[in-house]
Amino acid sequence: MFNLILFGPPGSGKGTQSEKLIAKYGLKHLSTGDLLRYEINLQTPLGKEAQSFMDKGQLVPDEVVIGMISSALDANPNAKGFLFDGFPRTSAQANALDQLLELKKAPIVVMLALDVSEEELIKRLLKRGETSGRSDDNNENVIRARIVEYKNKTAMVADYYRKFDKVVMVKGEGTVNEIFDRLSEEIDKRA
Ligand code: B4P
Repeated sequence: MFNLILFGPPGSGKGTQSEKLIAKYGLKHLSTGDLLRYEINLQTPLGKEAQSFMDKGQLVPDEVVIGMISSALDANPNAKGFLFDGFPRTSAQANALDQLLELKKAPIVVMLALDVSEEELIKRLLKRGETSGRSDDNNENVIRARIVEYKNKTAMVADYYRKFDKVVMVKGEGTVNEIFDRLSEEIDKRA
């Protein structure tokens, strides 16, 4: 089983690259952002709770996202591997993921971390906000709040995996295809 984490700040291209990577490598895509937006669209109790955090640019509580990932792992017992997109985003989520994967005897092979400047992140997210209908993308203050959350709670997750020598920084600026080639090269070295 090949499990990888695609890591990076909001707007760094995790969702964009994940789509291409799962098609190439046949991995199961687990995006906590997508899972949360699915719940919001259905207006489930979980979705309503999540929306109140996402609209402010804040992270959704750990127990909510950990529960969702745990169910998604159980629902895909025959997956060839998982691409975790936007998860883990806190140290508690990283610990929980390690425990869940230990049960499957299939640890994370690599964390690919997309490196993108703050100006570029804001530019991309505002542009997406013009068409996506995502309430967390069309307000610059909310976008900045997401970046602050990333710096305060998420950036340190890379340090956790660095201890195990599993982090590879990848330049996340350039065309989508150029970035995809850089990511693929790192995966091919390990697959
Ligand atoms: P996510 O859905 O994970 O989204 P994201 O971080 O905003 O974006 P991503 O990096 O995937 O960017 P994308 O490829 O789409 O999170 C949304 C919210 O959900 C969070 O703020 C949080 O509240 C909540 N949440 C999710 N997971 C959580 C967790 N584990 N714990 C707690 N809360 C959680 O790219 C962005 C834009 O850039 C797109 O428009 C794209 O077209 C463009 N783009 C991509 N690559 C480009 C390139 N090379 N050049 C130019 N533009 C590019």
